[in-house]
Amino acid sequence: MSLPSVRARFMTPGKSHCRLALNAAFGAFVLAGAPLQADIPGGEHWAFQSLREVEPPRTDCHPIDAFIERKLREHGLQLSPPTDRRNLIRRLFFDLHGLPPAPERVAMFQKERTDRSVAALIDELLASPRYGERWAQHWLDLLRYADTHGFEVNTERPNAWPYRDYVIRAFNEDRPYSRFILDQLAGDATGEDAATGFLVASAVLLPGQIGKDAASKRLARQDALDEIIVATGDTFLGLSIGCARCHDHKFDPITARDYYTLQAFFAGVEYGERPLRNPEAAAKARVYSARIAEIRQRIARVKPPAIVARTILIDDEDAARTTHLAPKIGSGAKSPGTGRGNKDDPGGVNRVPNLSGNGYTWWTNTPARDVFTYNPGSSGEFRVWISWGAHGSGVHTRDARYVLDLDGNLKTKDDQEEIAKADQYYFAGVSQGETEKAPLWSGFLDAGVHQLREESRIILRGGETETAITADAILLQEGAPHSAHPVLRVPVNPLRNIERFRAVKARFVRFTSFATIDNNKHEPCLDELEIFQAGSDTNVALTGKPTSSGNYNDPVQHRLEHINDGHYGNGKSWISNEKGKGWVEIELADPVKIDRIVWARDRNGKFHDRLAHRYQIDIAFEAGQWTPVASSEDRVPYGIPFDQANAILRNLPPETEDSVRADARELARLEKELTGLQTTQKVYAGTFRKPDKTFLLNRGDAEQKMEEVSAAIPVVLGRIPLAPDTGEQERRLALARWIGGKDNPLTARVMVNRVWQHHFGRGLVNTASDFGLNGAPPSHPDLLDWLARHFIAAGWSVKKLHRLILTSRTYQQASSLQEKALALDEEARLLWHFPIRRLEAEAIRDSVLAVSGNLNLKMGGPGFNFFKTRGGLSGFPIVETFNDEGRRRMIYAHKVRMERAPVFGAFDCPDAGQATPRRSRAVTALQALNLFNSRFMIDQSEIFAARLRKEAGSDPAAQVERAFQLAYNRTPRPGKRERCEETVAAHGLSTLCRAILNSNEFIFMP
Ligand SMILES: [Ca+2]
Ligand SMILES: [Ca+2]
Ligand SMILES: [Ca+2]
Repeated sequence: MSLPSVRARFMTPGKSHCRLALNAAFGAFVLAGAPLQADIPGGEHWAFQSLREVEPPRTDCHPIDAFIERKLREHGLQLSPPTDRRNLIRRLFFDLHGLPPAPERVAMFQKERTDRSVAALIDELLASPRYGERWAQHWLDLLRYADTHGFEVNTERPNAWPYRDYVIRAFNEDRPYSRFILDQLAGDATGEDAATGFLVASAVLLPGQIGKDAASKRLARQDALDEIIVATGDTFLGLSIGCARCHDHKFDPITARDYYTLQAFFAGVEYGERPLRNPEAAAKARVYSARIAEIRQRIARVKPPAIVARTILIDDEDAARTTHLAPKIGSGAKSPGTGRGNKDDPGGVNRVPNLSGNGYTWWTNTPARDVFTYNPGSSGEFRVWISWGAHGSGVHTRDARYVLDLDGNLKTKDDQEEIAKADQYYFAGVSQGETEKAPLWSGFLDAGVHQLREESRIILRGGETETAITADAILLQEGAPHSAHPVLRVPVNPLRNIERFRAVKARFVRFTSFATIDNNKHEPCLDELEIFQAGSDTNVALTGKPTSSGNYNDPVQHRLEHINDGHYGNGKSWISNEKGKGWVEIELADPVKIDRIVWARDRNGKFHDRLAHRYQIDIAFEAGQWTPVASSEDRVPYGIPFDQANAILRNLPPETEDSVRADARELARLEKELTGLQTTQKVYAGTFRKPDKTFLLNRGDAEQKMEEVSAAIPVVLGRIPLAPDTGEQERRLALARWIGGKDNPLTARVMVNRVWQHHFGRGLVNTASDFGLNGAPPSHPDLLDWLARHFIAAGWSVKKLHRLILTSRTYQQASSLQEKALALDEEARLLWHFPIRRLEAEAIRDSVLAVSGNLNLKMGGPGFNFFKTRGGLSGFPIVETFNDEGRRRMIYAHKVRMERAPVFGAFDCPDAGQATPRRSRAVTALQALNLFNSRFMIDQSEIFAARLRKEAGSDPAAQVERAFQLAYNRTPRPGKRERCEETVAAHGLSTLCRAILNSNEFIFMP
């Protein structure tokens, strides 16, 4: 059979899966010394031999320079002189952070002319969290990390990011590389759940995409395992093991048997999500909960706001309490989001949550035409709050009239009074400035206190301006104190509802349900009705006698006597015998003053159904003489997003002490944090089960099983003792320990070479993920082995390795060209100068944001969007303008597999289809054009210009100077400043900014 179909889609056309022989500049290279497995053909290959003990050729200089200079001398060449201080600091910043230095930092560095200041700068850069964000990207390239599953369907993989965050953290903490390997192969054993995202980073077919027949499933399973083996071999060992899936490797001494014995290490790994264990978060949550309980107790002592006798919410769609006088044209749907006026706006300290129901209704606006009335049907003195649909489109009337018609007869006008005017272009209380061009809820405007009769109506009348008029909910509150917003209580919830009222003597208490949630699907249920004696915690219901409108037929769990038996939970509850409705009443043993009633559906928190969301509580001293004391009317309707802490703050009466306000604010903060901590984060990091048996497959065909094999490493690399019945996790641990062991000939060489490559643009071995027979030989074999040994001896510390490399003259030399050297070694593999190169896409975008002054340094968590969809079949409309979230570092972008990021994708940004051990640095006209013309660059140029005006004032010379300092860390050259000033005069400052941000000097590492 042919190579399994699935992988084939990811292969670059025209390339075999095994890498083609590269044109190696240094010819074949074989090490002397005893090979590990000399009897195996190919076993004598240099990379399979133990690390040699090599000494630097000289000891009177930096060891790296000693190796590099020896080779240069052999070719009659030498290192270039040191680069200047400005280039050096820029080089270090771009290299370690992918961001330019601030002009002030450069100025400081230029003053301190010592080697110690360079070392201090390197330490400073390595200690910054920006370092991990930069170097994690190199690692993610290898892993083909993405936030979608790939293949045609390419659905979102919403919980991949914890792995990305783990990699950033591991680099920042300088986690020893051997431990880094252990975490990624067996983080479930090391307490790093997210790290095993390594195993499942590749594209994978989801169950629904695999054929239903057993053969398709077996093939898909082989493909999924192949990805893990390929990633492990390529990434850690620099070995293309995947080639041996169908037949013995063409070049390397890796057999098909080696492939399947390696597969056995992963035979229990499945692609999937599991909960991210986080003991620190759990401990923190306990501390927060205790603190919250403490503050809540203090706040509970504060007197509740004045009792609201009646609250009436009338939505524009409430057919029973509204009348249309003109045919409506349409409805304004709620705009998604949680911002002010959006669909899920939970309210804030100064505004109530979105109470607009489904949205608003709109009509054509004709001046003075009545289109609609609200008919409250209640008499009394009410504060009237009005709301409307706000839309910045420019058609909503700026002066809609609200007219109270006292007798409700619209023909009689002398009883009419205009109570409010609304500017429906804006939110309530706003009448100028920018506004969103989207349907929003206005929030409530206070229309004053008015005496209403049962028959009174509130008319919506056409304004003098514009062509449309809208109506949304109104709210009437009786006896409400004057406040900036209506006082509304928390929505009902299944766990606990507290009703407080002025102390009153009572003998009877009745709870009546008018409606239950889910459209009255079920009969209402209460697990306990508690009635408290005024000013005490004595529940006087316990000794009372219950009666009800009817009881549910369940003699075990749901009984009338359970309403006051002192036990909580569904098993000790009362349910009525009528869907949505029913009442339950308690006659107290003795009349007593009460001031608090507490009720719930299920205080044990298991059941959320059957909740009465429209209800009233009445009390009576004499039988039948009912007086309402509490109801659902003054609660925020059930199902509306609601922020409790904000509501507490909002409802605090004006005379509240400052300490209580501070408590409320602290409570709001803690509750938000706690919610975050208690949300169980999942991570896409593989799941583990009992391993399947592993068989050698004939020609890689899952249908042609041959003999069973057990877990073992490739024979050419030795042997680790492992019983055939070794458990799943133990297998991965054993493999990780062997890979990260100090005797492994490949691991340290491969990693130091990767680090070297990212510092110099190319590795000592030019094929960073192929150290096999087909890979390039090392340009400096002694240096490679010396570095690898040094790396291991220094505890596998990547930061120490950076320090070693960065403090060398080789790294700090100038990038200028030497003619003789260029003729001899065009690619500078001998390192006779520092190879300059274009920055990668991420560093360019991050640097633009940094220079324009609006880079958002928020770390971690779900990524921001380059596309308007986060996954899916096809069609990824691009995001062109970015909010604050979109101005984060590019490593925090939500990465859609196989879709190149807009604009920046052209800079060879990998698309996570295949591993990318080394990025192409091609410079093309398309890149420049894309970048120059992008909305992003135009926006950033304007922001950059605004920054210059702020920091340099209005003098064009000062603006140009500051622009050069920020972008290039230098002063403009003679003549250049004048030309720049002319550009500013002729085309504006942002045009100059755009030219600077698009210049080669800006996007090249010096
Ligand atoms: Ca509405
Ligand atoms: Ca009238
Ligand atoms: Ca009970």
